[in-house]
Amino acid sequence: MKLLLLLGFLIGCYAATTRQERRFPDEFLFGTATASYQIEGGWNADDKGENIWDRMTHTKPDVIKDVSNGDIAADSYNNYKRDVEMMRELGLDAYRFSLSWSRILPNGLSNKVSEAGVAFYNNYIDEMVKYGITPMVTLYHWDLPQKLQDLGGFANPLFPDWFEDYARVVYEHFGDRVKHWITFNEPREICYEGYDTTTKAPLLNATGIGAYLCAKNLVLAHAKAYYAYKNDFAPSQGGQCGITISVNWFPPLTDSEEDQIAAELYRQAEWGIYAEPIFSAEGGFPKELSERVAQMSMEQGYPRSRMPEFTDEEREFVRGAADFFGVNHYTAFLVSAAKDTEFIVPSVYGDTGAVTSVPDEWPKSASKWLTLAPDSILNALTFLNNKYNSPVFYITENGWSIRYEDGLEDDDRIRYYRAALESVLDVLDAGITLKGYMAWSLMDNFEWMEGYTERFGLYEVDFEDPARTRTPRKSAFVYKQIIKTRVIDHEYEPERRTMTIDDGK
Ligand code: GBH
Repeated sequence: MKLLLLLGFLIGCYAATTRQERRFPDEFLFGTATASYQIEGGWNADDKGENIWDRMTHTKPDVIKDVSNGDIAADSYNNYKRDVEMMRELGLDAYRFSLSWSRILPNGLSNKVSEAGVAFYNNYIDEMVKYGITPMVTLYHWDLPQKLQDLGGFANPLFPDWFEDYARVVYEHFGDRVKHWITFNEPREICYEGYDTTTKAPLLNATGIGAYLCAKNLVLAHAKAYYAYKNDFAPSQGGQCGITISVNWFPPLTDSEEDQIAAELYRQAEWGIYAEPIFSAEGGFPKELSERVAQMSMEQGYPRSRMPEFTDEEREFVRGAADFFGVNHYTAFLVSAAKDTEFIVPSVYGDTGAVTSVPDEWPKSASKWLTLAPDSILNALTFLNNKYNSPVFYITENGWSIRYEDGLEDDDRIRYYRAALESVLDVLDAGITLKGYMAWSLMDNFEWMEGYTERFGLYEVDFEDPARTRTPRKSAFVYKQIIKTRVIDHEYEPERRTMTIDDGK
């Protein structure tokens, strides 16, 4: 027994020392992420068309917590050189940002391409590439052209064609310099929040129906844009195309069979309905959830399942349509079988019969949904890796919110990033193919329904100041040090707080 204890102690010491020395590989891409509507502003610059966030914030301003909007946001439309300067200050390998569809195609359809819109993104990309920063481009991060929404948006069966047409314009104009493409950011937030529960634009209220309908059209649209790239652009341009799905970690609250089933159904509703059709060996919607929705739909008097089916041809087309799996990961929730919850009927979470909770001891951010959950990156990626036959992963978002009043001393964000990056090292140690990590976010931005009340930036942005001055927070210096040394030094205290641009970048 004593011997065993001694042995345990020695292994512990060894683990502790090797832990400190764990390094991120040189080729691992460290970056930050943003999205067009959240930072750009220039909402009606030149011939940009109206999008669903312009329409919603202008006609229903009260739905945003501080009655703000993204009309100017961080004004990256005019400050893009400063943005790239910040990337250089941090020493980023990569920068993930999204394109505004209606800035490029003012009408949504590709009969008219905006020269000014294309010029803006050309300038942004050229400025990054000039300093060796790899652009990672999201085609769609929630700002649908309003004209396409008027036709039903993601609910229109022609949506996949519109998206493919837009994607082709984008590959044509920017594919010479952009080698990392992400079709959609977070299908769940697009479909469940936008088309099912009125928690994001376009505020469509079709609970228990909208999310599933949108999910099918979205994955078909993704596959069309993927094959357009693969067949007609990748051979000459040589890049990769994937999708980003929000995958938080959802373990069962207890080991009971009920809770385990509830957790699996919950995961299928959260990310499975978007990931399974693309990444699973069988394709199509997840089996257990689709059976349950079919069953419940019947009991509820619907003539057919609220979850549409894929034809065999569609299933085959979507299955395998990705070069990588982008994961936006923030937190975890414990899942249990609902006992006496009254769900809205019909609803996605009614279909799962599951409820979530968060232990009191997990540290809280400024966002009500975001806590620091231990090991959640390792757990989520291990699960996905096993389930989907070891795809290539990127973490395309991960981050922590504070309030503006909290200022520049964001020690709890630093704690979060250090814990998250330790978990990333665990993922690498486990032999999972994870090629990069994008921190959300480069700077404070328009946090959707929360307006400017929640701040995710490594750089603070002063939204009262017409110049939208950006100032590095303490976390920016810590992230910079990690990128530079490829090691997480938990003792590092940035003292001199002036940003410089170091060699090579
Ligand atoms: C990401 O979404 C987005 O891609 C990004 O644009 C965003 O700025 C960033 O995270 C930070 O939020 O308030 O309880 O109703 C993350 C997934 C889904 C998290 C919606 C917040 C609202 C929960 N988000 N969720 S609640």
